[in-house]
Order: sequence, then structure tokens, then C-alpha cells
Amino acid sequence: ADKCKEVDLKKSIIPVSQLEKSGLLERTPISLADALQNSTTGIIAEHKRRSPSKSVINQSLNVQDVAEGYETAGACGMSVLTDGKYFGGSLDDLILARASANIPLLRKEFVIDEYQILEAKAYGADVILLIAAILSGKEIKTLSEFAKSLGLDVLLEVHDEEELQKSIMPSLDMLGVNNRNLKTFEVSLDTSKELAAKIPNDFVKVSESGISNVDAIKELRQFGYQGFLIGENFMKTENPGKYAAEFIK
Ligand code: IGP
Repeated sequence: ADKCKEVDLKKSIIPVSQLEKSGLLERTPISLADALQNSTTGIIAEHKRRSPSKSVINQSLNVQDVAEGYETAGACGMSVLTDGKYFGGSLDDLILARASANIPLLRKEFVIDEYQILEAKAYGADVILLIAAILSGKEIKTLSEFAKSLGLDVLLEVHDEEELQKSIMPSLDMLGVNNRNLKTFEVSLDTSKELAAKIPNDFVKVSESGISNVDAIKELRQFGYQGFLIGENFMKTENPGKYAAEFIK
């Protein structure tokens, strides 16, 4: 985390004391976990311009139009990639999505430092993502407890049983299973199916990546999943909101 402070956060942006004075941290977040539990669709629709596995997905869309489209379509929440290097996103995308949609927003980022969580809240996010593959159990605990102290929901992402076992703790709201192997980019919904029974029922279960049809969702629901994170399948179309609406109805 300290390394990150030197490297990435040195462009540093807004000092913590100023963020605190700004009033930006005072917004009350909307819970995605609650929204998913009360939803019949469970769709979390993602804004993603490009990715390491696919390169360009869609560079020509306006994030505000996408956010509005997703909300109108009935998405339960929206995920906004803010990583610039691999995904072409930014914090501007987050704040613009916030300006256009009232559904819970997830800051999709490689979070390794508390500052990024503070920033997530200041830019309008309701939920943060923590990725078990890049964090120790102790880091997951510190970061998730910090997020909870700000009123944010925490989605913890795992890809295998080992990551799951080191991560289970009460400061998490949702357990996400990434169907994409971040090392090989291989995608298989079997990952979600295999891990489902190992996730305690007090967490909302989310299946992430590679979901491209309604039948897959029906099947995953039978394994106990209530949230479905979909990016590429929507973003590769000319009108993601319209496509999401078809998908959700
Ligand atoms: C969305 P897809 O296959 O529908 O575009 O996947 C989302 O799950 C994926 O973008 C994602 C991701 C991540 C991106 C899941 N975990 C961690 C960056 C970092």
C-alpha cells in the first residue's frame, strides 16, 4: 500500500483533509446488497471501454448516456471502471455516471489503499470492489472495515476456493465469483457453479464476467446467485442501455 502511495497516488490529487472539508464525503450511499436482495433481475451493468483480454470494446460512447440507459433498462446497479491503464476509465467516468443515474454505483478498481476508498466515496460510488487475488486476508480486513466505516458496501471478488477461504469475514456484503481467470483470461461459468455452495449464505452471491444470455442467469440463479455483473456483452453494442433493456425484460 505504501508503494502505491509513492507511485500512483503521488499525482495526488486531493489531500485527505481537503476531501474531508469538501462535503463530498457526506452523501449517504445506496446499498447494492439490499438492492440485489429485493431485485427480480439482479443485473449489475458495467461501463467498460476496453480490457486487456479484448482490447477495444467501445470507445465512442458517452458514459452519461450509458448510465442513463442502464438505469432506464432496470439495472439494479452499475459498475464503472476507473482504471485508466488497462480499461481506459477514470474517476471522471464515475462522477459523470453519478450525475446521470440514481442506482448503486460500484467503483471498479484495483483497490490496495484506503485513499482509493475515500476517493470512491467522494466521486459518488456506493460500493467498492476488493480483489482477493491481489490482497492478503489482513489487507481485505483493513480495507473492508474502512469502507464500512464510510457506509459503503463491499464486494469481494474471488476466483478459487483458496481465495474464498482467506477472505470470508463479516465486513463483506457481497461475494463475487469472477468467471474469468485473470491470468489466462479464460472464462467459464463453471467457476461460479463450483464455488457457490462454499459461500456462506449470509453473503449476497454475485457471478461476474462472461455472462451473455438469459439462460446463463437462470442457471446461475439456481446455484444461489442474486447478482450478475455484465460488461462486454452490453458495451459491445451501439446502445448498451437499449440492449440491457431487452436482456432484463
Ligand atoms: C464484467 P464481462 O465479461 O461481462 O465484460 O465482465 C466484469 O465482471 C469484469 O469487467 C471484471 C473486472 C474485474 C474488471 C470482473 N472483475 C476486476 C477489472 C477488474
